[in-house]
Amino acid sequence: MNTLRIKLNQESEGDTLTETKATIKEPSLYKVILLNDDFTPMDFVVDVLKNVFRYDDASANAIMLDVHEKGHGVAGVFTYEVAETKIYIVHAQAKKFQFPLKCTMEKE
Ligand code: TYC
Repeated sequence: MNTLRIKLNQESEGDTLTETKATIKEPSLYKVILLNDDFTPMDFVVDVLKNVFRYDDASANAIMLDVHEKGHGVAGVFTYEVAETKIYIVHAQAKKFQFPLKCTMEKE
């Protein structure tokens, strides 16, 4: 998903608008990092990667195994609000099943 932020810079002398400049800036991107733990079942992590991050079965399995082996891994890269929402959903889902699965975000 692509979001454009438009900033308008206006200069005025009294009531007279002398110049209007528009600068367009791409939003910053954030990596959602999935953390390994000893208790969350592999199948649950794969389901999260498929349902929340929209990976197919093979990619979800590969990412889960990479996190399992290395301790952490990137689940995806998003704008701040999307990353925040995905983290919220992962934590809510893990809490519901009483698994300690955690993820964090890091600016790209
Ligand atoms: N280490 C977990 C296990 O052996 C699986 C796991 C993988 C947990 C990735 C969290 O982010 C994670 N059941």
